[in-house]
Amino acid sequence: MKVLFLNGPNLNLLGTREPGVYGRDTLADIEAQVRERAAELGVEIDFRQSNAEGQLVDWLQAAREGIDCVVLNAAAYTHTSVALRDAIAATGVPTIEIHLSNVHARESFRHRSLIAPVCRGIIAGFGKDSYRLGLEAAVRLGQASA
Ligand code: CA2
Repeated sequence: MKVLFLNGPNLNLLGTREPGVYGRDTLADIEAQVRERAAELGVEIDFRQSNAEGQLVDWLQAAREGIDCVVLNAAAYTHTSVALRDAIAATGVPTIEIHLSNVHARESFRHRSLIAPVCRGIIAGFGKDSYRLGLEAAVRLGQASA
């Protein structure tokens, strides 16, 4: 099984600013923890970040070849991007929306997700553990469809 983690804009800044909201781990720290858990589960992962909406769309489209599940922290594009929503719907690859923070406990503009209706589920508010929980949910989906 292969799981693709996609990270959207500004997540490359993790660990450097706003630790009260997003924690002290960098994205590389989170990737390392996800890789450790993936090894225990016998799952192959790919882990990427881009600030560019079009790049994320390209990666979602490419996921049709060889990816069993996408775990997506679309960051601010969660709340704005029809393009990401359309790409998820078009590829048909099961996608899990994740967030570090509990978006529903924050500003009202973060309460709306344009991608949620085309995702299999949502994990939010568990900090870096949202990534591990996303991986475990992806494995469960894979087992259910095997
Ligand atoms: O909680 C999450 O994971 C978010 O997807 C993070 C996004 C935010 O726009 C979403 O509403 C919720 C923001 C990522 C920006 O990350 C930063 C990291 C360090 C310093 C500043 C921003």
